[in-house]
Amino acid sequence: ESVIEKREASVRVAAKLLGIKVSYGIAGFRADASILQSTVFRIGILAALRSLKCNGDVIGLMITASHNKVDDNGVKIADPSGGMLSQDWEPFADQIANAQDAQSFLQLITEFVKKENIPLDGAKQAVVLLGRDTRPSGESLLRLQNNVFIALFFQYSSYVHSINIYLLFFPCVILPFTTSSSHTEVNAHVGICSIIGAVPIDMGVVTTPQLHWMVRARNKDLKASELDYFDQLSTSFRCLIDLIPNKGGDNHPIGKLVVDCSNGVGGEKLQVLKEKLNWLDIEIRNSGKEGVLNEGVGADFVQKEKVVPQGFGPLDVGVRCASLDGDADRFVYFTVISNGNNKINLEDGDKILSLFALFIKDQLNILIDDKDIYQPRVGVIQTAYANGASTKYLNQLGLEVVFTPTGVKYLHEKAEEYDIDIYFEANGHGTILFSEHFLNWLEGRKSTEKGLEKQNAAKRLWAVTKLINQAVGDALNGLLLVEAILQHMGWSVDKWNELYHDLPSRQLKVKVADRTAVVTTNAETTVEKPTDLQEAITALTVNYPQGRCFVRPSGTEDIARVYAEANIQEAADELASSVSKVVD
Ligand code: NG1
Ligand code: ZN
Repeated sequence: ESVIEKREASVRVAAKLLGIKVSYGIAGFRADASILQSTVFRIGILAALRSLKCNGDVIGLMITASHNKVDDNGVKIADPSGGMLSQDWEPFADQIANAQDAQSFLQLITEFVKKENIPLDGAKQAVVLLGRDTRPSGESLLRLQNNVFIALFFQYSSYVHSINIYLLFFPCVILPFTTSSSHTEVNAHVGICSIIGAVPIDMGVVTTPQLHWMVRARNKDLKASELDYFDQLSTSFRCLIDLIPNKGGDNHPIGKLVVDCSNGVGGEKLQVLKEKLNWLDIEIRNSGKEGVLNEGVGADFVQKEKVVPQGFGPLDVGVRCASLDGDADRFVYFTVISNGNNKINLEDGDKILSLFALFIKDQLNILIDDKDIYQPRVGVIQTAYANGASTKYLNQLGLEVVFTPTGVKYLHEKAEEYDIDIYFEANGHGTILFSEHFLNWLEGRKSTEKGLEKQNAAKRLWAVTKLINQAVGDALNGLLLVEAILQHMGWSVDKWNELYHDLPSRQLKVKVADRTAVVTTNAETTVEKPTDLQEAITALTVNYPQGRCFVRPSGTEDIARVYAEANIQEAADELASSVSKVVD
């Protein structure tokens, strides 16, 4: 038996035991880091091809598993816009990640190159920005460790262009996944370099949204370094603070903001930001120096468990706290309910969305009259998990609320349909997008507007467009926008929390034989298949005042999720549990 055969056999066994088939889900590929080496290599190739397909625009490749445990890792692609990989490439990502041998792998690539008309004539150069979070496995998954580079050249002809495509080709690629033995041989860097002329640029340890921001900025020929990112955030935040009317009154939220950084990348980045923002008192906790990434800490933990994260000790009522997730693309706020107690009041993504929506609406109301010809369309985008009370509140503000399936890529896609789009998942992932048309209009208004009040409103909105990440949800600038708005309003967190009262809700996971058997429609609020399941859910839901309930297959775990809402907690619990029994 050759070494390769041995390795292949062991990997087959491992893959079988683990029952693994990786798929490019709503969070990219995610799995235990030890089996991802070959996947990142292959996705490196995909990233380079994607760049060529997009005329040599910069593509991003991020190594992260967000809020998942530290041993996991994952890989995600950022498209030239800074958004997620175009959905029509996802099946290709799945296929190449799961190809069982070298031949079928090469064949898939050749066919795809032909089908997509990807120019391999050398006229354009592929450029891929690489980033990773603080996971220990990140570095070896990402880049070439100076030593092992035993490349074999494969040459095969592309019948599309009648030219040769050269792929630097590694023994390991024939394995569906490599086990621990050969970690330094394949990684994302090597995958990218397999496409002749492709240039990987290593951005090192960054937050996921920073990498997306950099990709977007580079493709727009804007300043795109990490320093530029921090400069833009601090300048626009400063601008919002300077524009606060009657500043200096004692009604502004005083006191520090305490931030749980999930022991992840957010810690070191927030530290940089903090040094630039000496007029905002930030105290950083769980920066990663001591605790374990995402263990009993972070936005996901705080939002799901509704308790103070580890590393906080006893807190006083009223202390403003926030929590980021492991790669700093989402965040929530919280305060403790009573001194020294572990229970919290949570300001989740829905509350953040509501605060942002209120502020934007207020500024637009100052700026625009009924007489104005141009009335920007504001869209608010939520998922079925948004608390019903938040949707009701947003409707009362006179805003148009639309729903999409779970997963930020769906929200982001929908968001691109309005002049101003505010989207958030309840778990704290979201942002505000502004259309080109709106930005052009606003730029004019900010300088030509006569009245001071209107001019200030235009300037505030302009600062928001600079502050908030236009590529993806971003905890660091989201946090700054919340801080700026609270100061602007002169609100405490509790005042913000009072915007509306959440309806009691319950989320349950149900192990099912085959989660794909559950097919939903209407933004996942209605079950289409199995046919009788929806009838059963409806029949149970009508028994509860303000009852709402839906079931959907998870996109990230092998389970079905049940969500129920009702006027009191006991009712929400009961509804969720009785529906779970029907699903089971
Ligand atoms: P799934 O597993 O499909 O429910 C979860 C979250 C999403 C999103 C993704 C990506 C819930 C109910 N679902 O998706 O909101 O964040 O993970 O990480 O929180
Ligand atoms: Zn994340």
